[in-house]
Amino acid sequence: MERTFIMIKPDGVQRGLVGDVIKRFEQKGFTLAGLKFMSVSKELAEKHYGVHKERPFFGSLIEFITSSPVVAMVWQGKGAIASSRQIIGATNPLSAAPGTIRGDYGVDVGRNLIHGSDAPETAQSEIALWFGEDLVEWKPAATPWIYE
Ligand code: D4T
Repeated sequence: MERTFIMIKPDGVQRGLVGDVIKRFEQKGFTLAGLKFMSVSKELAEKHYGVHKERPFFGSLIEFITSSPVVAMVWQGKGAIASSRQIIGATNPLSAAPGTIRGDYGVDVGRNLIHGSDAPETAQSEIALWFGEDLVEWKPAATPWIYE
């Protein structure tokens, strides 16, 4: 089983999309392992997006992520990292396929609604950064109806 870090960004929260996003991950068959509604400090935002430090959009990205609360989550399941990226869609919402979260709701790359870890190593470091050990171990009753 894989775990991935998913964050509904300030625009997703402000636009009332929290329920829809959670519903998509639940309906896929993934299991929630952590959930926090929180404001993001500049320090946390800069650590999370540290890989983009030299990019021209870094300043506006940090300003955006710290501008309003986010929903931070950990979702768990078989192939959860790559599958979540498919559920989310391409970085630029205009290029994201209909049926994906960004494809259905977004227009601008700087307002692309949601983040998902892009690889096992980043999932591990992002989960550690945002949740530490504060995750819930449980097995949903529907597990045998989702996995053979
Ligand atoms: P995140 O990391 O938010 O899930 O987005 P992606 O993994 O899909 O895309 P990314 O790391 O390349 O970009 C991180 C973040 O920066 C914003 N961004 C990106 C932006 O504001 N302007 C830009 O030109 C790009 C490329 C959007 C996502």
